[in-house]
Amino acid sequence: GLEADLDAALQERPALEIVNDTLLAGMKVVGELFGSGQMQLPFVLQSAEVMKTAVAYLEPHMEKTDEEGKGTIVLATVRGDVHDIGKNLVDIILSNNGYTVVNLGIKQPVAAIVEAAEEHRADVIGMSGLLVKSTVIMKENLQELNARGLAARYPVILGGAALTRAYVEQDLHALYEGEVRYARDAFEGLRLMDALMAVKRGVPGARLPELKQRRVPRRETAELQVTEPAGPVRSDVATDHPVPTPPFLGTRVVKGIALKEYAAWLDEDALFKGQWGLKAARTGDGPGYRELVEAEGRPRLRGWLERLHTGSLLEAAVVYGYFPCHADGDALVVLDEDGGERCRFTFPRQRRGRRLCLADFFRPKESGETDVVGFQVVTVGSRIGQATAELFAADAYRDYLELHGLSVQLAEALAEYWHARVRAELGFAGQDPEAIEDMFALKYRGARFSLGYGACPDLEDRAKIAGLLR
Ligand code: B1M
Repeated sequence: GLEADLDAALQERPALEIVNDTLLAGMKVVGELFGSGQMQLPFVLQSAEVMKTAVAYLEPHMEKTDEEGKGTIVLATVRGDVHDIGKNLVDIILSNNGYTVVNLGIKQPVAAIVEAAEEHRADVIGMSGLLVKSTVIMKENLQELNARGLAARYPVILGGAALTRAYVEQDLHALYEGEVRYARDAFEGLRLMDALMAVKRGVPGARLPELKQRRVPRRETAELQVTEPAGPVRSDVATDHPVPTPPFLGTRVVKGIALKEYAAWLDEDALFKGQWGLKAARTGDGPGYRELVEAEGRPRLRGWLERLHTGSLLEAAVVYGYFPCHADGDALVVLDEDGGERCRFTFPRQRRGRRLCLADFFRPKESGETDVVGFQVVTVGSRIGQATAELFAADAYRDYLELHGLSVQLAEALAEYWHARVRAELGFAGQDPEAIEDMFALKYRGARFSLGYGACPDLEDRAKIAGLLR
């Protein structure tokens, strides 16, 4: 049915321009399908690749009609945050739609964002961040833009899983002296960018989407407070099981670990679902998750592992060590050889239920006994990171997402593998369950924690571990 329209349009407009617009319209449809759960991330990225290639092919043949360009956004993941997949997706979608994107990368201080915005005469600033802490950093960044008198100049788009629409569109909007909006995904980012540019250029009828109001009023903090029992608390974790004997105290470096040693620890579901975005279609009669794993996931995983091997892209290494320690209230105290305090990690205690705290799993100081704690840092090396960056630069978006996700999960697999080794060295690997799924469900003796999660949220503590492991 489009043919007649197309014929009519061709009488009036250059064909190339129509093809270009059609590609843009196609990408919008992809966006809608993605938003409604009918299209999956890998295929969105493939569509974006096709579009980018096609547009690049058309561009030299098209007349430049718009001298000032469609608009420029400076995009960054905020200070202290390393998550960049979402931000890079925003980059892909915006640049494919004709916007100039200055992508600063991760861990960007506000000064660098402002500097880039001034240098590139940006129309919009985009900030991304996934850590809860990043929501606070974003607030500070907006305050800084206010303080520098730049708020009126730079509308801001914020995105990332830790944000909520109400936090951005009410709380942050109230404090920012310019426009600030929330984008749930890259396509909402695109719609906002379109609206912001239309408003800036004075397009008749252009306006920003309405701000969303909180349906339930925010509760006062006082209401949320739980009454804590008076005096020191400790949970019911036993203190009388034997303290394991480590094979050594201090640190060891292990290099050249072959992929076949830790590949079995790869959590395929975390890779396929979490990293590669394979999901059963929400509507229609599309393939189920298991079918996708067989048709897409496993064959592509085999291909990647082969490429990693032939290209020598993995350089797995571990630094780990055992240290004397004891618990002091809610703190784990790492001791030196003479029993003096070397450093301490203070952990939060659950506010209800068993009221657990990580410190409870070590012998208390009052017992007069010394316990042992293991620390480890693992890496799959930097070559795979370089290869990932090259794929992104070459607009090979699906490959980029897959290799990136695989590198993350291989690092995780290496950490699991080494943790099993630690259990063996401490003499209780015999209690490990048989099935790998039970391993991923943590049904073994011991536990491996990573800083930044609920039980041990303080990311600054990583510096102490780096210090201990030298
Ligand atoms: Co991390 N991580 N991570 N991580 N990680 C989260 C965020 C976490 C929620 C996991 C969890 O608890 N289950 C948790 C945060 C908890 C918290 O803050 N309370 C967490 C943690 C704790 C950590 C570490 C601290 C772990 C550790 O090392 N101990 C550490 C962080 C260190 C640091 O930042 N300083 C860390 C590290 C990592 C990896 C390196 C392993 C890896 C990131 C790799 C990378 O990005 N280069 C990673 C990953 C992959 C995740 C999860 C599993 C997935 C994130 C992701 O890529 N999603 C994540 C859990 C989760 O979200 N399910 C988690 C896919 C991506 C497409 O979505 O980024 O949300 P997203 O982007 C969306 C939208 O949000 C939006 O558009 C995108 C979709 O279209 N959007 C924007 C995003 N930015 C936008 C900007 C816009 C517009 C839209 O305009 C400007």
